[in-house]
Amino acid sequence: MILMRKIIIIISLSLLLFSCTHKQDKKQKDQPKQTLEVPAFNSDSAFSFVKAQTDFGPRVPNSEAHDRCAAWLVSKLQVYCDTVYVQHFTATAYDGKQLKSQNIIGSFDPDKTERVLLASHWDSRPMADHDALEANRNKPIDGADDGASGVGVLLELARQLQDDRPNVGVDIIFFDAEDYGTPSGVNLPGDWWCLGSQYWAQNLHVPDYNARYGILLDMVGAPDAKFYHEYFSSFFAQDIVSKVWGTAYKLGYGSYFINQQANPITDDHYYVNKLAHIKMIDIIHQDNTSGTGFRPVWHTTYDNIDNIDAKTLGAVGSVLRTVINNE
Ligand code: AHN
Ligand code: ZN
Repeated sequence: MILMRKIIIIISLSLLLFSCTHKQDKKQKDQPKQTLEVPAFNSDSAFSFVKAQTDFGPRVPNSEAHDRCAAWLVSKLQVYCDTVYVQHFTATAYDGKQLKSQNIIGSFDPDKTERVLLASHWDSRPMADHDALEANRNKPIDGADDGASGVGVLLELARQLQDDRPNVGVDIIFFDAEDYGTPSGVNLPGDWWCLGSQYWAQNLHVPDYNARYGILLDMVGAPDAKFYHEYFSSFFAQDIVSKVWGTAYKLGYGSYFINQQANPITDDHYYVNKLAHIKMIDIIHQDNTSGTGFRPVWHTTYDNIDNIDAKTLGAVGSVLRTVINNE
């Protein structure tokens, strides 16, 4: 008798449960489809990818940390992407040094002709030439923000794209030898920054490579990051600037993505525009109150993991994912 009562209770409970979940299903189906698809972005994972890079030490060309980090980046992209290309080249630095360099490229759906290009530089600067302490000025930097932050966001994006593809093909390029430019105060004729992107733009990893547009990430990890309409980005690709800043605003990230013009920065996107004729914008943290045009820790020994905020990485990653998912 007791057993019978128990069975009845269990049956009626499960019926109740079933009807509840059924109702919920129906409610979800009745909701209007959102016009802007907003996929999740894991900012803690992006942060761990930034830390993994700084844990190698400064990634200065010709150093062991640089070699080891390159191998790690290739191994990560080999897991996440369909095809990985490594461009080995020797770059000549402003001081005549020969830099053993590599651009590392991961592609999703390489057969698609409609593509979006995402990039960041993975090397770190050989000298903290803006450090307050003179004794630090020829030390190499961790480049947690200046280099590793953008790569961390793109690695997390790659991890997610492996089984959730947008309509367009995606190429992720980690440029090398971006930050080996002339020391502060030294003026030499020639283009001594962005050696990896200059090489790539003149030696595309795939013959006749093209993309709808490109987005460069540079210094996207500060707690108080502010991204303005960098001058060259607007000059070459205002439509993409509007798309990205508009998406950021809709997602509630208007405090990071500011609708204001800012100074030109000779960064990797400049050479992709000028030499490869692919329009590319730069999401870069600018600060015109600091004297250098960048945040106070820029090119100092303080550009380390302690000054990175997962929330900012998350904002940038969510904006990127939303932009490519809506292509
Ligand atoms: C110049 O200062 C000429 N270019 C800055 C590009 C850069 C350096 N981005 C990060 N570090
Ligand atoms: Zn730099």
